[in-house]
This record gives sequence, C-alpha cells and structure tokens, in this order.
Amino acid sequence: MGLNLTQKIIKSHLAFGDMVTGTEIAIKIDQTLTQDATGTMAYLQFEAMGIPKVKTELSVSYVDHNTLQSDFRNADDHIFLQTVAAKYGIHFSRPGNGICHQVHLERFGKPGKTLLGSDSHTPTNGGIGMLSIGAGGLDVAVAMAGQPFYLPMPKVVRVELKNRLQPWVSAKDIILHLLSLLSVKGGVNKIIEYGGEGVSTLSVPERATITNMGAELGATTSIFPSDEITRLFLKAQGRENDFVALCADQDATYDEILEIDLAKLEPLAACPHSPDNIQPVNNLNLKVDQVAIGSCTNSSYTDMKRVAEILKGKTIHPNVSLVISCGSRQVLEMLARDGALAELISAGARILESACGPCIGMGQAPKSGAVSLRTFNRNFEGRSGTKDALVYLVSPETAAASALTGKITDPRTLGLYIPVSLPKKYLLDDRLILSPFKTPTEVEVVRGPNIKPVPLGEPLLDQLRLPVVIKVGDNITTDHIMPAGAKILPLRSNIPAISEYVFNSIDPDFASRAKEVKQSLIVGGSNYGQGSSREHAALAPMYLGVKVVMAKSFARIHKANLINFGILPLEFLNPSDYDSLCLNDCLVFNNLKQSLQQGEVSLINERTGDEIKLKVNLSKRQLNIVTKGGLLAYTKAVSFSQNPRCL
Ligand code: MIC
Ligand code: SF4
Repeated sequence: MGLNLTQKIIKSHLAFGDMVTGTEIAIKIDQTLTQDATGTMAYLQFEAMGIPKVKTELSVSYVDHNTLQSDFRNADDHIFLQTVAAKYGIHFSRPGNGICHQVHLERFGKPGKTLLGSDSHTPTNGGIGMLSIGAGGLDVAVAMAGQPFYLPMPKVVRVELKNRLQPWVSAKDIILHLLSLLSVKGGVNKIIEYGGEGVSTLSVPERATITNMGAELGATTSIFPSDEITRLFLKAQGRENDFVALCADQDATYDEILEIDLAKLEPLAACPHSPDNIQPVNNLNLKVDQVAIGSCTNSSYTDMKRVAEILKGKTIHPNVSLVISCGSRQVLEMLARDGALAELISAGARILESACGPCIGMGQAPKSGAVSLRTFNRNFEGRSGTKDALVYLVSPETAAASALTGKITDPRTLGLYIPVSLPKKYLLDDRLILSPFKTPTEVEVVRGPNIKPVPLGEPLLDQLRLPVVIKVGDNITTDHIMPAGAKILPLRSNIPAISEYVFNSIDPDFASRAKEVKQSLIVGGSNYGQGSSREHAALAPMYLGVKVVMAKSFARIHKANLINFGILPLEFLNPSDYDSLCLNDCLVFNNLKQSLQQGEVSLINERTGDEIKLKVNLSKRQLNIVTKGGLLAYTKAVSFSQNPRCL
C-alpha cells in the first residue's frame, strides 16, 4: 500500500515505535531552531546535559522576539545566546536578521528533513515539504543532544485543493477558511497534508502562510509536497542543491479527507478573540484604528511588495496607524533596493525592524478599545498589549485596502488585480548569520545577572491533598497562563521573577495564592494550553507549586511541557465533573502511583465527598518522567549517555 507524504518522512526518521495512529513514536531530528524568548531556557537546559557540541545536522538560534532592549536584560540574553551558539556548534542569527520561521524557510529548510523548533509556528517550513514541528525548549534541547523526539503518531488529514484562488483572495483566506471548518482544536494530534491540483497554483511563501497558521488548528504540523515550485524557490535562494521532489503515493490513504474549492473562497477575517471566529470581510462593517502588516504568517517579499503596490502613490486614512515589519532582512533589503520601501514610507507606514514586534505585544499596542487589523496568526485577548483592543486577523491585501479607507475593506473593491511575480533570484547575504566557533574552548559563555538557573521539579508523591487554585474555561491559551509583551518577556530567563505573572490577566492574585498554599491544582476546560510552545507556561506554575492540571482536554505542546516539568496532566473521564468543582475545593488523591499505572485515577472532593474519575492519557515513558519530577530530573536519574533511548 502506498504512503502519504507524512508517513514517508516519518518512516525514514523513525527511531522508536510503529506508525500506528495514537501510539507513541520517536523520530530522529535533523535540524533544530530556537528563538530568544524560549531559547535562553533551552540552552541552559542543553548546557546542563554536559554535551560538548550539538549532534544535529544543523541547529540555528534566532533572536527575533525580544528586540526592544528597554533595559540590559534583553541585550544580556542576546549575548548569552550568541556565546552559547558559538561554543556548542550552533548558527546564530543576529537581532535584525528576521523572524526565525521566515529566515529558516529562506536559508535553511530542506524538503524531506525534520525540524524541531521551540516555537509553535515551526510548521512554517512545511511549506517546502519539511516535517517541521513546534515543541517546548527542553524537547528541543534534548534533540540537540542527539535524542529522538517523542510524539503520538498523528492522524493524517488530506486537504485536497481544487481550482485556483480568485484575484485578491489570498493564501491567508485558505487557512482562515480551514479554521472556520475545523476550529482551534480541530487539528490536535493531526498532520494536515495538502494535495490536489490547487497546490501547483500556490507559491512557496503562500504555502508557508498556510502551514504557519496550521498551528492555530492545534495541528502537530502541516505539510505541502515538494515540487517544481519548491525547486524554483530554493533555486532563487541559491539552494537548488537542497531540493528533492516529494509527494504522496497515488494510492496513499488518509485518516480524513477534506476538500477546498479555492475558486469559491472570498476574503475572510478572524474576529476577536479567536483565530477560528471567522467572518467574510464583506459582512463586517468596522472603522479601523490600526493596521499591522508582518509576523511569521505574512511578511514575505511578495506579501510586502503587493502591499507596496496597493499603497503606491496614495496616503493612508488619517485615523489609521499603519505599522509594517518585514519577516527578514532579506525582504527588507530587497524592498529598499527596488523602491517598494519608499512607496510604503511615502504612503504613511511606520516601519519597524524585521522581528516579531507587535505580534507578541512588543510595542505598537493599539489605543483603548481600538479595532486593529493584523496579518498575524493570533488575536487572543490582550496579546496586542491593549486588553480591550479588538484584533481581526486578515490577509495583507485586506489590511492594505483597509489602511487606505479607514474601514475594513474587501480588497476586491480595489479594482484590477496587481500581480506580483516571484523573484528569480532573492538577495543573498548571510552576514548576520554567525557560524559556530572552530575552537569552542576559547569561547566563554556570557551570563548577565537576569539569567537564573532552571528550577528542577520534584518527584510526585503517592498521597496528595491539593486545593483548586484556579478554575478556567475552554480554550485557555498559553498567553493567559504566562503572558508575553514588553513588560514580561524580558523575564523569560528568570523563572522566580516571571512566575509572579502567571494567569495575571485573568486573576492577578493567582501567584500569591499559589505560593501561600504551596502545593496546588489547576482545573481547565477543553483544549487547555492552546497557542504558543512557551514552556514557561508549565515551568512557572511548577515553580509556584502546581502539581496537577485537570482538564477536559489538552493542547499537544502544552501537555508535553507539563510532563517535561513534572506537572501531572489528567483528563476528566466524565467531563460534567468539571461543573462540580469550585475554587479552593480540596482534592485528595490516594495511591496515586499505582492508579497512574492502571490508567485511571480517582480523587475525593473534601467539600462534597464526591469521587471524581480521571483518565491518564500518558505513555509509560511520560509517566516515568512525570513521576520523577520532569525531564531534567529524570535525565539526572537516568544517565544520558548510559541509556539514551530511555529519555
Ligand atoms: C507566540 O507566537 O506566541 C510565540 C511568542 O512565538 C510563542 C513562543 C513564545 O512564547 O516564546 C510560540 O508561538 O511558540
Ligand atoms: Fe513571532 Fe508572532 Fe510568529 Fe510568534 S507568531 S514567532 S511572536 S511573529
């Protein structure tokens, strides 16, 4: 029987298990990437493993999230990252060189290879047929140490693309449409594999927009075949040698098949405060205060060039603030050299450096109650830096049209379509990517005072009496659990300091309450921990004494992060038990270790006397890790070199 593309890549990288849906497998990782906001922790953890040099084919450390440098802390993190990279065989992409996913796509991604990144949008490189997965920093550190990456064998969903997009409808509208069909949890433990005649109508940057935002489906990753379009892109990036053709076999089978008729799509918007809250742009009637174009979803050269063409010779609406951040230095420099940047500036755009910027709340917070149109991928409440702002996610075309009119505008009203051709040759200049040192012993790793050691978890006890320290609803994001933004992001290397902000936006007293009770439990709804890969959303609660999270269901990366930091994730056997629980209820677990082995745990609620049953959805390996107090503690117990497969 033929294989689909996902199965082909997994098969060629399989290090453990069988490709049976839902069972645990491990795959060899060829490349890793980190970004600064998750990277400092990942490298501290890597250092703790005592391995002299990364064992991957390629590892790259990017600085793109936290580039405001409002005090010494960011800059200290940057020099730490630069020196660690030089010492351990890692390439270092300097601040200003661009957003990790965009730069990786341009300069490093390879069809058929595997990539593990400490950022949830790592699947961007699925746009060139690479199996690219987001994970917590510790999982990436372990991969850099040469260990395989463990995951449940995902279901494979084929999305069959028919026909081609109409003028002014864009790749962003395809993924927004898919979000409207599947929702933010529709992709959990699934890989979305694109196929069909519509594939050849999409360029690599368009494919990358789609795979990037597949993260919002909760999917493990998304992938496109590697074809002639991929070859031409790699050739234009001076990397034709990295090309291999890859596609699913004719008789491949899938767990699910979905069809999208590209010709029937129209410009769409994700309305506040969730990427799956989709409406046609035409149905919306809104005055717009801010337009932000950029982020790892929509900041390629072609995206930006089209925006420049739309704005050419015009002026943005007086009530709109337009802010533009290019995905990479390559994009920015090309726009500067061909005059498009001048058109953007002349139309009234405010130009930022090539970095994540407003996407992660690093500056450009909109005004109170503002309507902000963004080409980004997440519109969670407060993520923009303004709690009551209303963020709509749209395509660059819709964003540019709306910047001109001051209200949300269907780009099809712009008239004749402006085609933008893909460059035959991109501007190639890798001088901001530093190679590792040839003589690592000469490198001294520089650590600023804000860089604190990674706390270790504690082994799980057999008897626990845990108060419910917070009860939250469905689709809680890691932005709720561990917010980012200009004030909190600089604390990413300092867990004691950042833990003060856990759940800050929904319950500012959370941290002090958790510290007071010393050991506690969180109650969550379904899809708990969706969104980012930040392991701080597990590490900081662990530091505050959280031992168990009980939820209706979990997002994949966050669940893995909880396990890695020794917090036990348990799922309600009967989801209606969720309703019976209140804040401060004391829950008693007896014989925990034995019941964990049996796959079902029960607890008694002291207030009501009720028994609640919970599912243990963990592999043997995960159980071992969580009972030892997390992957680092486990790694110390089971020597890395003696028994690497046990990790
Ligand atoms: C995000 O988009 O939320 C981030 C910032 O890129 C995160 C990583 C982080 O929190 O550092 C992600 O998506 O993984
Ligand atoms: Fe950066 Fe935003 Fe992309 Fe996250 S989603 S990597 S913050 S641009």
